Amino acid sequence: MANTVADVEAALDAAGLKNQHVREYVKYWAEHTGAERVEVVSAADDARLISEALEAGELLPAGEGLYYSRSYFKDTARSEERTIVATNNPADAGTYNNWRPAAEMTALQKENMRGAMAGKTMYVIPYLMSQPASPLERFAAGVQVTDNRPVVLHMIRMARVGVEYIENLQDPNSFVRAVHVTGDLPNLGQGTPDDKRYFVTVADERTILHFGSSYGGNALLGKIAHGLRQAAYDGWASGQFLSEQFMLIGITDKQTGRKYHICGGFPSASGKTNLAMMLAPDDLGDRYHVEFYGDDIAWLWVGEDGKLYAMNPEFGVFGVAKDTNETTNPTALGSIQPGSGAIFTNVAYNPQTQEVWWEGRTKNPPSPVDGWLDWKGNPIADREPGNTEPWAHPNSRFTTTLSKVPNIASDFEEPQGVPIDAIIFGGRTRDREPLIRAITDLAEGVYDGLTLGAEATFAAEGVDGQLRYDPMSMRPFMSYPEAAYAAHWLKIVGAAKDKPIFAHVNWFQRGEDGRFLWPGYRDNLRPLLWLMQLKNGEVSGVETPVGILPKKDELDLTGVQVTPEDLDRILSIDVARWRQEMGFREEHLKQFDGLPEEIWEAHRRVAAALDAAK
Ligand code: GTP
Ligand code: SPV
Ligand code: MN
Repeated sequence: MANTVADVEAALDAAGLKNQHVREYVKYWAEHTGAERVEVVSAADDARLISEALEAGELLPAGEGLYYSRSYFKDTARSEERTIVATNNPADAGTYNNWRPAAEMTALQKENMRGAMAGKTMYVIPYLMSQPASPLERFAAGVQVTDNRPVVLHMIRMARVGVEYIENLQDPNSFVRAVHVTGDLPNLGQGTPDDKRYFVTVADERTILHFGSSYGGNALLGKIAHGLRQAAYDGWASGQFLSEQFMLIGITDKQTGRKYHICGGFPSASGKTNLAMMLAPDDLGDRYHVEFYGDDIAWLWVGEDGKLYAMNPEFGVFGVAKDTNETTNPTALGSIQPGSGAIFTNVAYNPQTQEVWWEGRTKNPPSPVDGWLDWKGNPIADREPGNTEPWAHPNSRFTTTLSKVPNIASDFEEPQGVPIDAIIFGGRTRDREPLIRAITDLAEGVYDGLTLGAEATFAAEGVDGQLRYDPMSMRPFMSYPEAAYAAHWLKIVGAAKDKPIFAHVNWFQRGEDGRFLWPGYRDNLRPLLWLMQLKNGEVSGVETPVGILPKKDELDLTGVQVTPEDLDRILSIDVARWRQEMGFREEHLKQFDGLPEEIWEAHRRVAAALDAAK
């Protein structure tokens, strides 16, 4: 039976939810979706909701205070081609935002959502995508409604959740309306011409309408849809800030007492979480301490003191499980210990022992295989001999809160953000891109971000191994035209009085035999330390047409597993390959009508330097 208006009013009253604008919004969607009950949730409801989810079989126990969930097998990653940014202004159409008219998409989504919560509870999740009292707090409040309890449990980990975050807004109407309806997952035609899923951000109405998934960025609307797409649009429309798919770390030099902050974008599943959680390698641990601020989103603005600041609007980590182990990322393992409340999604599971496993967790899979189920729930013991399908989905993930990360920065909850020393870009690139190249000019740094290219990964539906451009790692999250995006970057960072240094990094160069030439992970601190030394004028590097590279003896390589030949490879520029790349870049940039002249000038400067090089 559908709820009545009086029932909804009673639920809102019981939760102390007084904001009239929120109440009207909730009442509208309760009625429209035909939800049977309405329940307002706060983080304090976590334990009860966990019990209910275990009882209902939506979660399974995975050790003390650890949980396992499976998503529908055709619903395991963001869907880029079903994701749309709509507005009322056709001029907002860009190359990557799949722009559609707001009225058309709103009508379509309302039709999809009509009556779709019949017989279900509609959970109301008031949230904040920032530290309370952050200078950007007014862009951070939202209310997600959803018919999916595991989505609620993920949101409680990934965002600050509670009625208090929407009760005292300066403008009580300034919250993002975020509507999520799971839909009948087995009957949505995923990937067929009759696909019924749509993930829509109506950016100029600050309304998000997602239909047809319960997974990650499709369903946790505070994270990707609000934290990245809506916030990027708001940052541009207000002229005040940038929202980027960036990790954010602090590096303290214990010898000098200086603390550096670096943020940067790598495309999905390309190493942000691992870099952000990095511990200093053993030989550098006495001198340097790395602190974790964020692994997926940063908002950047210029503070009153004229410095460029950044903060992580999230409250948790939704990290890739694959290859997470004691060597690659001990910090991640530390954040998902018993009692942490972590939720594992689409990894392999053993209901008898309540253990979880994923490829790369240990060198070999568990043996004997008794009791183990793959991510779809099929017994490993029943597999045909020679079946090499992974046990865990390659985009399987763990969800935990920032406070559980062992090297979380002590000031991660402080509202003022941290001053930024460097902005880095990187992706999976098997050749051409050296380990690190530093860029001191702002326009060349922005140009470098706009031409970030990487191999496709499994975090989005698509083909593995194919190279594609992913400007600033924001391709799936672009919400306004790229030319305006470039201009906005030049404006915001250009307004900072201490400009950050830029760098392009690549941990993924491979040899002819396919092996990685650089050990990566914790050793990635070494090129970043070099970058800070370069900024401080302590090293000079080697000038190349595409930036400054470290001289071999400027990198501290104590104990690093890398051969001299491989080191030569990753610290040099293949001019011929780069010249070829410049042609591809030109084609790529030509897609963006009205790109600022500074960006074209940067492109021509790099091209001319390559032409002049031997
Ligand atoms: P999203 O959460 O999808 O935005 O991804 P992310 O950029 O945070 O990716 P993440 O750090 O989770 O890394 C994805 C994959 O890359 C994992 O399987 C990592 O083990 C692997 N990886 C990360 N850093 C390195 C590295 O330095 N070297 C190598 N070889 N692999 C790495
Ligand atoms: C990504 O795909 O870039 C993620 C995971 O960070 S999701 O939340 O699914 O977008
Ligand atoms: Mn991401």
